[in-house]
Amino acid sequence: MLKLGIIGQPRSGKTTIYNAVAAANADVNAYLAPDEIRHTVVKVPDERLDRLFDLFQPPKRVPAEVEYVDFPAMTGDANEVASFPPALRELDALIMVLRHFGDHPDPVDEARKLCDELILADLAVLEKRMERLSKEIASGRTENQIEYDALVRCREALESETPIRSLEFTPTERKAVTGYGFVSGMPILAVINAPDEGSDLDADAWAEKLALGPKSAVRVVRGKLEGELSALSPEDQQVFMDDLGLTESALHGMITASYQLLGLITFFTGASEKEVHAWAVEDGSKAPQAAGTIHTDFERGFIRAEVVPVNELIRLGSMADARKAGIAQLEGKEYVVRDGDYILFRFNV
Ligand SMILES: Nc1nc2c(ncn2[C@@H]2O[C@H](COP(=O)(O)OP(=O)(O)O)[C@@H](O)[C@H]2O)c(=O)[nH]1
Ligand SMILES: [Mg+2]
Repeated sequence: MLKLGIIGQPRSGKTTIYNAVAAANADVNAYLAPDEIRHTVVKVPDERLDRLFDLFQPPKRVPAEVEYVDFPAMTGDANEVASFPPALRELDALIMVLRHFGDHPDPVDEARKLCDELILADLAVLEKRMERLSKEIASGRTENQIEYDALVRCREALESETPIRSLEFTPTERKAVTGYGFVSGMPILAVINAPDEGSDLDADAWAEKLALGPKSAVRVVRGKLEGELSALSPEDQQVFMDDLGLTESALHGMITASYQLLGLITFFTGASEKEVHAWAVEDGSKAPQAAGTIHTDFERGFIRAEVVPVNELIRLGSMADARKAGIAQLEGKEYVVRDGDYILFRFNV
């Protein structure tokens, strides 16, 4: 499951954004202790899944899921971040909330401070580990040399204020450093938390100003307003969204942006009698890998996939009709999965 962590300075609106996406109604006034986190799993809204469900009418509909974690505030003390709960090291991406409401704060300056803090936090982790490793290597455990060398590269980058997410790694290096969960190595979705009236600049303009480099994206959100909206009934939500000219919910927008940032696409399965199911997979994944997200045995035992674009399946009304129309294709191991594929896997386990 995709795990996204919400970070930012005190009172930047982290919990407000968390509530807006999770409709969790956590108490925004309560401060979190450094070792305390809130988290929630949300179901990814996808109208293609809903339509598939209407078509097959199986007992169950299983959306893809995303976990959101609301972290304590970053206070400028990198040692504190370095000792954040281990959940921080297990994230797929960071949602960096930047305050742009109230007393005219500067999101660019705030982002710079937060990024510096991430870099310092990684340095603290890295130095401790390197010290241990060098002792081990000196005592003859030379197999640790590769890891050590990869960390030397990371340290060089960090010392010149370059986040680890800007580095290109060889597969061996990547393997050596992945376990650390370096926070400056995580993709960043920067969220400009704008006042109710919105922001003068759009996401592209902010992206240019923030200049966060590779593996980053920007969204402008009116946190408080969108949070209030997410607490309403779906009907009321729609009325207010129309009034405000909002085309999507905070959750929908955040998930779309996160999927784009992480290069994720969605495919669907549903042995039609039991359930329909949406899955997230990396763009560029081949059919066996996609099968592997369902179950690792399915990857190993993959034989073939029968694929129909879900919109075609819905238009035609059934697999049988899709086959008749020649739209259902049998694909092999080299098939690259596309967003919106409905897939029947054949495997041998
Ligand atoms: N006007 C306005 N106030 C906000 C917005 N986001 C958060 N706030 C307020 O700022 C305060 C801190 O928000 P909170 O989400 O608790 O920040 P956190 O400390 O980063 O978790 C609360 O009183 C919120 O109601 C916003 O977009 N606009
Ligand atoms: Mg909070």
